[in-house]
Amino acid sequence: MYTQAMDLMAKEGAPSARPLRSAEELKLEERFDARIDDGGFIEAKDWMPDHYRKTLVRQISQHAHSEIVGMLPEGNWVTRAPTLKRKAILLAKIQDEGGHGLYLYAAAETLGTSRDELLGALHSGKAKYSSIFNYPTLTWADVGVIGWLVDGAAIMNQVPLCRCSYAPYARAMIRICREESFHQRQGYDSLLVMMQNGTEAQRAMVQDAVNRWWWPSLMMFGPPDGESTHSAQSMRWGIKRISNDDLRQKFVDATVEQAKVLGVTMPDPDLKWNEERQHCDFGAIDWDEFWRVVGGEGPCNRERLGMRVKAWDDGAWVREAALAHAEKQAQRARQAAA
Ligand code: BYC
Repeated sequence: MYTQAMDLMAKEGAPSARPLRSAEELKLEERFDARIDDGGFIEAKDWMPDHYRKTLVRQISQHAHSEIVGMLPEGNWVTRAPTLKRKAILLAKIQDEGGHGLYLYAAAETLGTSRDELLGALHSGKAKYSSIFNYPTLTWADVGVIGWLVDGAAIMNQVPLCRCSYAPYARAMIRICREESFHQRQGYDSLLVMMQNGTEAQRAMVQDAVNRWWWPSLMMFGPPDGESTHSAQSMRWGIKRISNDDLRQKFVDATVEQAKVLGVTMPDPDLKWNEERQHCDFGAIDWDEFWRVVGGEGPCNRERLGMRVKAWDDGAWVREAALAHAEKQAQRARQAAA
């Protein structure tokens, strides 16, 4: 009465509904926790708790989706880049983002979820991708500002992920961060050229782009720590090493100095150095806007998702041809072996 009845009544997902773990599983979990506590890494073949695996699939796949959706706002400017040099740089950067998506999908696949499942979740709107890519790129200066602020925020967030406890993700991040740093510098360089050698209209265009991208860039780090549903567990598991708010603060502190060199101002009257905190204070972020964009109601959500679904549909013949080729090769190998 006191024991079995309670087990039977438990609802799916409730803690008491979880199957009882065997002694062997408990030992595996203890060993997993000890390795995490020692700062060790987990490989794909190692035992891991289900929730750890699910958290990683969620985060890594969202990250992969962000990379490939992130190709779209900049892709909008490839045919209108002002010089051959800028066009070549932009093409290389966008290709890098596609490559980052591939490393990350491959890292997520090591956790036992197929690429088709991951992309299916993106295309159906079930999976998230970074809020930042739901804003439009209205002028050429937006491309520079994405490099400076968006890639700058990405580096701040992603360098600690090079020490993520899941080794395939950490390894992918090392390469990604190296490339992101080129992305940030090319953006900053293009803005510097416009600010230092450009016309008054070009300087105004840069300032306008900064005004539009500043707040969305701060939102990239996710909700405030107090409202971050996953942070506590992800920090415990060594997936996240630095909290959303701490990373946001580091980004603000670093970027304010770069803005001075560039000669632009951030659209925040409350932004000022706080001697006591040894950090920059900054104004209130519009979290309603963040959740609206994350919930699918940003200025470009429908357009971005529509483009990804179209790219997937248009590429069906390539996947079919590759599968047919692989099947033909396998058949030949079987015939040769017979
Ligand atoms: N946008 O508990 P929290 C790039 C969601 S790629 C949308 O704090 P977590 C680049 C979050 O998913 C940039 N959703 O979550 C590419 C969760 O919802 P679910 C992408 C967001 O995971 C091309 C809920 O809010 N970078 O830079 O502990 C060109 C509660 O949040 C956002 C990465 O993906 C957001 N901004 O922390 C240029 C890095 N923030 O899943 C540049 C890896 C939060 O429960 N990811 N949410 O439905 C991370 O580091 C972490 O996942 C985050 C969020 C810090 C983003």
